[in-house]
Amino acid sequence: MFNLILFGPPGSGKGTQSDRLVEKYGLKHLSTGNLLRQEINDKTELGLAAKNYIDSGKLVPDQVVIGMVDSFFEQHKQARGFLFDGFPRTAAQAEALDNLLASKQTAIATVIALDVSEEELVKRLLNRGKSSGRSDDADETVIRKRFAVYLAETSPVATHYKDAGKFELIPGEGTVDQIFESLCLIIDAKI
Ligand code: B4P
Repeated sequence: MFNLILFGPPGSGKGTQSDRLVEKYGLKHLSTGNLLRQEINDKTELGLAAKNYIDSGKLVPDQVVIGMVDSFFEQHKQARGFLFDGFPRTAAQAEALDNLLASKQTAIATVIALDVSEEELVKRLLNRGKSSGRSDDADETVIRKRFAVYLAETSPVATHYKDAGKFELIPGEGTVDQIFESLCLIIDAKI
């Protein structure tokens, strides 16, 4: 199994690049953001609870997200590998993921982080907010709150994987093709 984490702040292009990477490498795409938005659209109990957190720029509680990842993993046991997009987002989620993978006799091969300036991120998210209907992208105050949460709660995930010698940072500004090429170079060397 080849397991990859695509890491970076909100709007850094994780979702955009993941769509291309899963197609090229035949990995299963696990986006916790997409799973949560699906739950919201389906008006499930989990979705209704998650909506309040997402709309105010907060993270959904760890136990909810970890439970969702667990059941996604169970449903796709036969996958040749996973691309984790937007997960893990806290140190507790990173630990839960390591344990889950270890229980399946596998591990994270590498974490690739996309480096994008805050001004570029705001521009991208406000722009996406015009057409996506995503309430968390429509308001600059909520966007800035998501960056603060990223710094406080998500950046320890980078330290976790740096300590394990599994972390690479690449420029996330440039064309989608250029960034995809940089990602493929790293993955091809590891797969
Ligand atoms: P996510 O769905 O993960 O989304 P994201 O971080 O906002 O965006 P991403 O980095 O994927 O950016 P994208 O490619 O779309 O999270 C949403 C919310 O869900 C979180 O705030 C949180 O509340 C909750 N959540 C999710 N996972 C969670 C977890 N594990 N624990 C707790 N809560 C969780 O790109 C953004 C825009 O930029 C797009 O419009 C795109 O077209 C554009 N773009 C991409 N690449 C570009 C490039 N190279 N140049 C110019 N524009 C580019």
